[in-house]
Order: sequence, then structure tokens, then C-alpha cells
Amino acid sequence: MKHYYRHLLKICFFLFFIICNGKTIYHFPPYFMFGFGNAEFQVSGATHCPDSNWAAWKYGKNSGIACDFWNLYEKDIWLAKKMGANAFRISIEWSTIQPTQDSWNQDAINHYHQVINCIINHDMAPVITLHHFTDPIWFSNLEGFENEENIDYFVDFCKKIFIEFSPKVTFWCTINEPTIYAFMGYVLGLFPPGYRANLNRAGNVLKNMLKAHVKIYYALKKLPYGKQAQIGIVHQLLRFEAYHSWNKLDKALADFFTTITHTAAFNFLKTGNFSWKFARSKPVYYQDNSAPYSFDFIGLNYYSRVLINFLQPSHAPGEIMTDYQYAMYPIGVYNAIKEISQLGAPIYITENGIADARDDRRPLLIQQYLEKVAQAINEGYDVRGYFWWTLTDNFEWHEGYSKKFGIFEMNYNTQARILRDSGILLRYIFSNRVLHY
Ligand code: GCO
Repeated sequence: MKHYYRHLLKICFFLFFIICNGKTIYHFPPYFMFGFGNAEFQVSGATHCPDSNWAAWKYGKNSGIACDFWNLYEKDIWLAKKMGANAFRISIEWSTIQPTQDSWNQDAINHYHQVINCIINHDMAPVITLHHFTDPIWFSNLEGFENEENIDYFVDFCKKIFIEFSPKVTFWCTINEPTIYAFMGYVLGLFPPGYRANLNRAGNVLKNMLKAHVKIYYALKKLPYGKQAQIGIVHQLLRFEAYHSWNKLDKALADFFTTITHTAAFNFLKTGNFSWKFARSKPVYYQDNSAPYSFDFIGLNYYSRVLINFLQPSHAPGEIMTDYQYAMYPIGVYNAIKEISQLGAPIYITENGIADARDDRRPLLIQQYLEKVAQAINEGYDVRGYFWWTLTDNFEWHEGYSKKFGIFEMNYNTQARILRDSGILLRYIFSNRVLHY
């Protein structure tokens, strides 16, 4: 309890300090979206998504009910509203809707109607992600996105969902972070199917996912309400850099990783040209001149950049580390906005947040990253929204429950959600739509 008050005092002081010392008040534009994001498997776990490949994966099978969002969504939507949000980003878990190749689960469809209605009834805009890292087991058994012929299974699912939930849903994210999906599943081996350093498969998967995105975009645009819908792709702009620019080996490794996690996809979206070329792997080339027009907005996920020092992840002197092996890096979000603006579409920051179990760096991150977002908007960059990752602590993929990203701390025994002290600052900014600095 004492500990709690000490923290509360600290945060109130911090808030008081920035309000009183703030020389500038930045007002976010009236249309600006402030929201929270989550992904179904991360908040509902293997119990509610038993037909997902993550329910069969070594790091996912014990994920249980997570935050039981499947049943407690009303509570969380209400909490998001109380936090000042006007938008809520959720994912629709494909495996719950299409548990086997030839069955559609009407109960799951009804469930998502209720969730979406609830978001709308709370005066928030639902933002739907159609693919957030997970696949149905039947789709994985057909080798998922490794196999180009499988793309149409996903396109069909997207069309069905779009028809079902339009026009009450107008914001659609096709695929969340295809680069990270390919990197984690086929290079690092931490996501299913768990291949390590398999660049042939990774390149193919990434190419097919990007191809799927373009196909989905044009297919949905042709459907009723397609024209007025906002359809985009979500890209995590993750760069690796050499700690010492003179270290050629670190530089080469950093460039190699950055090509996989960022540039290969970014260049495709920018030019229509996909080029995957590494030593000792089969090159993958693909050209689609319609790709640069295949999004009404770009979802930008930004957390940090990774420095490589003698082949190890590292950080610069004085930088504050998150609970992951990367530092807080506020200027990075500004740089990312600048770079992604080359794609010529409105930008929504679909994810920003921090793993911080002690909650002693989160206020700083909120303040400093949002200052950089405000600076970018002031300079004319077209940023239209900011989604906090995430509302409640949840299942952080291969990291399990160890990483705490929630503005609400979870007690998984009681399913209680406890607002972290840093939530006071976030609520202040979201509710008042201002930033003092
Ligand atoms: C991602 C995903 C989220 C993560 C979040 C925190 O960016 O990896 O979209 O599912 O949980 O980024 O690491």
C-alpha cells in the first residue's frame, strides 16, 4: 500500500511538473484518433482460440484464457472509454471464424458483432486487424503463407468478414507486421512454424503476405462499402544499426536484419518492387505496380531500434532500457514517421508502448514519444491517430506473460485490471487531447 502511494505521488508530481512547466500546449486535431490496440490471441489465449496455430505452438499452448477478453470485452471496452479513447483496435481471430477449412462458425461471427457493437455503443471507432500473427491450424498444415496457392484462403476470409461487418466497421488493417511474422517464424524460430535462419522460406512468406495484402485491398475495394472504407497495412518500422559505424561485421549484420524487418517490405509498398537477395539463399523477386496504391493509410508500429555491438543487441550510453533488450528511443518515432511518409498515405500509429513491469519508465515514454508525434504533425506530417499498446498486460507471444505492456496491470488469478500510475498521464492526454511540454 505504501509502495502504491509513493508511486501515485511520484506520478502526480510528474503530471503537475509537466503541466506547470509546460511552456507549450499542443492540441491534437479534432479528427485525431486516440485508442488502444490488442490482438485476440494475446488477450484470449489458447483456451478461446483452440484452432489457432499458436494454441499448438510450444510457447502458446499454455496461454490459457489470458485476460479472458472473449468474455470480459465489455469491461475492457468500458475501461478504454474511461481512459479517453475514441477508437479501439482489435483483431478478428481467423481460426475462431473458420476452425476447419470448410466450416464457418456462426457463433464466433455473432460474438464479433457483439464486440464491435459494444465499441460503437461506447462512441469509439472499431479498427479491425484481419491478421495478427496467428493462423488456423488447417491453414498451417497446408504450409500457410509459404505456399502461394494458399493466399486465396485468406483473401476469402477477409472478403467474408468485410461483407459481414461493413459498414459499421470502416477502418481495416489487412495484415499486422508481415515482416515480423516472417522474421520470427522463419529466421529466429520463435513463432510457428519455428524455422531458424531459413531465408528461402522467409522471403517467400514475406512476398506472399505482401501479395495477399494487395489482393485483399483491391478485392475489398470492389465490395459494397469498399470505396468509403479505410484499408491499410500495419508495418513495424524496426531498424538495426551498428553500435560502432567502423565495425563492418556489425554493420553487415544490422543491414541484413533491417532488410528483413523493414526495407524489403517498405520498398515493395513504395515502388512495387520486392527484392530478396542474400548470399546462400534463393533470391525472390516480385513486381506489382499496383502495390504503391494498395493502402488508404499506413499503420505504423513503433517501439525502438536495436543497436548491434560485436554481434550482440546493445544500446547507446545513457539510454533507458525497456524490459526488452532495447532502449527507449523517442527520436526514432519521429524518424519513422518521416520515413513512412514517403509512402504518401495518412499515418496512424497503430502501436506504441513499452514493456515496463515497474512502471517507472512508461510515463517518460508516453510524454517523450508523444512530443515527437506532435512535432511531426506540427511540421506537416499527416499523422491521424495514436494507439497505445496496450490496455491490459497480456500474452506476449514467445515471452509468455513475462512482459508487461498494459496500462492496466493484470491479476490473472482474479482477472482484475488495476490502472498503473502511468495511466493517469495517458488518461489526461487522451481525455483532454492535449500535450504539455
Ligand atoms: C508486435 C505486435 C504485438 C506485440 C507488441 C509488443 O508489434 O509485435 O503487434 O502483438 O505484442 O508489439 O511487443
